[in-house]
Amino acid sequence: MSDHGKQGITRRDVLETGIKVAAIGGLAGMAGRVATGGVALTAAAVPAMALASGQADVPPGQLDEYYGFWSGGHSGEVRVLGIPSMRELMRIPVFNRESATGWGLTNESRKILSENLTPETREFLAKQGLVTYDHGDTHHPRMSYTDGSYDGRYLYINDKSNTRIARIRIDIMKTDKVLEIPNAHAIHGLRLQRYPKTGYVFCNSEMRTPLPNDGRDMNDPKKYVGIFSAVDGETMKMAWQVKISGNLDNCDADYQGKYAISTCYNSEEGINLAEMTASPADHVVIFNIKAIEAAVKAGQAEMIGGVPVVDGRKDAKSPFTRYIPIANNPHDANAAPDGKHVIVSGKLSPTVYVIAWDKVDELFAGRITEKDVIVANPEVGLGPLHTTFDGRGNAYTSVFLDSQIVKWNIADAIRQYRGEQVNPIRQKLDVHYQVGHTNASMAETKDADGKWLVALCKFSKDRFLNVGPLKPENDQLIDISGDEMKLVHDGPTFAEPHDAIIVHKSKVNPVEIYSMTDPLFADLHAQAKRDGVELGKASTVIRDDKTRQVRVYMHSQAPDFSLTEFSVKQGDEVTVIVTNIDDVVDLTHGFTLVGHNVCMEIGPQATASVTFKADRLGVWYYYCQWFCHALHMEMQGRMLVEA
Ligand code: CUK
Ligand code: CUA
Ligand code: CA
Repeated sequence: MSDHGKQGITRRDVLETGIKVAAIGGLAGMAGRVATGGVALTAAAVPAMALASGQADVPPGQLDEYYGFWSGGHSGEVRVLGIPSMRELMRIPVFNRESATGWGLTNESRKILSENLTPETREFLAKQGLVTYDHGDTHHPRMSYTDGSYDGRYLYINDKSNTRIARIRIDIMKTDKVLEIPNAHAIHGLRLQRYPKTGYVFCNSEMRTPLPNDGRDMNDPKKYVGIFSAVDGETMKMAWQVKISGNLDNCDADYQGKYAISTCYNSEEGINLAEMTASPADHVVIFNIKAIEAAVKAGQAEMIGGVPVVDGRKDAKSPFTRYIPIANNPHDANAAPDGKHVIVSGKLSPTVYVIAWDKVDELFAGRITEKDVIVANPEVGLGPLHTTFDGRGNAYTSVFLDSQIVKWNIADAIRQYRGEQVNPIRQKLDVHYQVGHTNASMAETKDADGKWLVALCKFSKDRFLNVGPLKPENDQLIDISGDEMKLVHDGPTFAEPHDAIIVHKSKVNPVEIYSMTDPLFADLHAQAKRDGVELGKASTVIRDDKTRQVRVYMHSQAPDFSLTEFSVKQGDEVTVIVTNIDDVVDLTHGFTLVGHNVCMEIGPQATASVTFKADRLGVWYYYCQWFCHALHMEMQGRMLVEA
């Protein structure tokens, strides 16, 4: 069903059934237009052929088996790839500004980007003439869970640079919520509660600051506080926070909804490199979710910045946290799909630590000591950062300094730790070069299927044509379905995907066409009602002479706007509201106004709006920037700005 639009036939049907030109004529007839058919003709003219090379084989016209959700790093966006082809399918603007879609320009996106900032941030930005930050630094995209499996509702991602998280609706692949995390500083690690569902979004504050950070204690770093946050993933509101000792890097959660775990590379609580690497040992913090919830419910939390905060620092000896000693500066914590283990990667230690969740139960019950939760500590190579899984008992750790993916067996590592003579290492595969995150298909769910693995390499160096001093990163695809890992594809990517997840396509079911009653457009429907008009039907200019606010309602239907001319007075504040009444698959229109910094995407059955000051006398053309029809160039109109 997902390939079909309301007309019941799509380009894909045309390709697959080979009806070609006859069907295209029919499609155009049904839509009353020729444009989509015109594009399909080009695609249908490409003969289907198998890929000759030994690469991930997805011939033209064939679909990938998996979606890859890629962080866009400091580009601030999220990217959607097809796996195994590694074709980039879509970019989803999140914390960035996006020229094609007008993300950050439209009223709807500006509201999403600004509505959940703290009052202090809002005030600070207003003084700079901004309603929100203009950039972000994304690291960890994670899809929502139900009972340990992906449920295809949402994707969450962090913004390290401005201490935010965002949520993307998978049904339309658009960002629908952005939340600034109060009391925290630089949200880095982000992972989700897996059971019974998401549930909490767990967020690590990487930097320690005074709390509140209002000018106090600046020269006394020992008084700075680290913060662990839980956000309600449904409402995107803060649930609670925990004060911790040290800092927090990455985090993960178990498969039972009991614990979250965060790594700490700065247990020294230092403020420079020498201090942060001084100690031979750092730690991971394990959070007892039930204990924290109980304390918050009992009113035992302190309200700071509008958030209930409990004290889980070492000295507090609270029921909320336990601190497990780990050799210096660990990086990621990755819960294994067996539901029993979590792997902590050593970074400055050549080893990884295996922690057993059932031992964590015993630790909180006071029956064992901290070090007893560790059940294995295999040596994997220099600079272990991240670990992923194949669902067959093997783990795959990225080792940065050795530039390798190291496959090792968890059960053998446990046996070795107990003193048996067994080597848990299965294979070491060179990657190119200096790998950060690695993730395998479905590996962060109980459905881990061990088919594909990506190695997100930080440097590409000589792997691609030279594009100047700034090189792409290199995301390599590795086939892990057999006994041996095989490198099958080099994938250049732009600054800089830290992390990615690979999700089977059965879990991802976006719509083809917007619903006109989508909550995204609720504000616009309400405004239209106040103006006595109906979205998609009205072609009207409404002017309030007192406020000098003008609202221009129009709709788009290829190849025309319903309003091809409107007049405003110089100095008016103009809001243009466009509804795309086409309900044809892939028939997106745009509205771009020359010389006014105005541009927006309007998907089929969507409404979008943008507000600007009409301060330039004269004739200003607007046009549709999304190629939609043979007469797309002619899809235009004039704004007349009168004195
Ligand atoms: S971090 Cu970048 S390589 Cu932000 Cu997950 Cu490890
Ligand atoms: Cu509508 Cu181009
Ligand atoms: Ca350290």
